[in-house]
Parts: sequence; structure tokens; C-alpha cells
Amino acid sequence: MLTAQQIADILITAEKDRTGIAQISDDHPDIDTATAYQAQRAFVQSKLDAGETFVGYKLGLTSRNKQQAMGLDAPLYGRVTSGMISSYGDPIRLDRFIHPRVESEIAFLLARDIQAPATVISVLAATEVVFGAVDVLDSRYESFKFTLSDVVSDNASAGAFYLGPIGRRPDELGDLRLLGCNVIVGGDVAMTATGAAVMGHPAASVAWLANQLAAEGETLKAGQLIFSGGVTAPVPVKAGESVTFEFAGLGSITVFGA
Ligand code: OOG
Ligand code: MG
Repeated sequence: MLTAQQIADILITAEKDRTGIAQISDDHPDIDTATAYQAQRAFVQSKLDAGETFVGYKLGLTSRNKQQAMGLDAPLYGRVTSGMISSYGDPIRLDRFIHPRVESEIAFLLARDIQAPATVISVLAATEVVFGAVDVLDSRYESFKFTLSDVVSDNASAGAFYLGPIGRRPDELGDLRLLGCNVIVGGDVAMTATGAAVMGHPAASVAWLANQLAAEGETLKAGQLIFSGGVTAPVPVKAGESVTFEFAGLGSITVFGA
């Protein structure tokens, strides 16, 4: 059995070498999710030790669109650090990643801590503003093939994130379940979805996270940014090609591989 630190070290090396590895569960099917979350902490700690700061969390597999795309049916979370936040308009540098994919997300910037038990209402009450966002996934596993424990250890495939140009208070946006998102690939509307795709309401995903963290003695804090999970399925990033994400009332984000 590998220790959490050994699992983290394998993933840290894969990320540094920019080489997808076989899923760790192939040789170690007995790694449980608790050990995987410890491995994730160690993976993220290496970034903090290198001078990055903690920004917040990302949710994963919180929509059927994502669960079906990845063949897993349980939600998970990862941790977001400062080195992952890309500036609006910057390209996705293909020499920085293994095989990046992009997906639309709805992000929450918290004005207040969220106590457990959290609900959609308490999350909305604690939210400063909501942004449209793009999650750039870069699994450290070959072909994005992983079990739940594998992907938890791998910090939920976290690569980079973009925030949209407009942040709005939840009460200005209206019903977040109806917040529409179009994904435009090669000039065509490739996918459409609304916020309801994420656990029925994107704030439900943040509430799930708050309750999950409470069980581990952690609290969502004012100032943290929470990416509530892919609304639509992921799209591979290719050199010279762009993908545009349009969010109702929150502007649009165009990303391109370079
Ligand atoms: C795992 C991470 C999932 C989401 O929003 O569902 C995720 C993956 O798809 O590689 O970020
Ligand atoms: Mg995501």
C-alpha cells in the first residue's frame, strides 16, 4: 500500500514532467478516498511550499453531463491555488500542460464563512458575487482514465482557471438554476446547459462541499473562490483553436491553445 505522500510524489513528478501516467489504482486498487484526500493535500502542499497561496476549492462531477463524460457518479472536490488562476485573455499554453480540456463552470466568491449544515439559501446569503468561469482540466493520468480515488489524489484534475469579465450578486442574477451557458467550438454551438445541470442548483454543489469539509474540520471562508463543477462536458484544447463560453448576464470567455 502506498502512503499518501508517495501517491502525491508520483503525481507531482507527472505534472513536472508533463507526462500522463497509468492510473495508480491499476497497481494499488485498495487506496480509499480518505487516503486519496490526504494525497491531494500533500500534492497541493507542494504548491504552497513553492510560494503559491490558497484560493479556494473546485467541485468535480457535480453534473450528469460531467459524470457521464467521465464514467463516475460521485462528486468530489479539489483545491485551487494562486498559480492556477489565469488572466482573462491569456492563452492556454500547451507547453505547460499534458492534454488540457476546458469546461464551463459557475464560480462563487464568498463574502462570509459558511457554517455547516449549509444549504442553497445559506450559500447564496454568504456569496459576494458569482462569475462565469472556465475550468482547464489536465489529468495527470493518461487519457483522463481514473477511478474516484485516482482523481481525488490528482486534485480533481486541476490545471488552470479563468474567471469571466462580470461578477454579479446572486440577487441581481435571479434564479441561478436558469443561468444559461453556451459552448461555441469552431463557430458552432456545441453544447448548451443551465445552472440546474449542477446538482439541481449550482449553490447546492457549494453546500455539499461545505458539509463535506465540516466532517473533516475545515470551513469555507470569506474571500475564498469556489468553482461549483462543470456545467457542460469538457472540450479538448488544440493549438490555434478557440472555444468560447457565453454565460447569461456574466459575459463570455474565449480561450485558445497556443
Ligand atoms: C475530473 C474533474 C472534474 C468537474 O467539473 O466535473 C471536474 C475530470 O473531469 O478530469 O472538474
Ligand atoms: Mg470542472
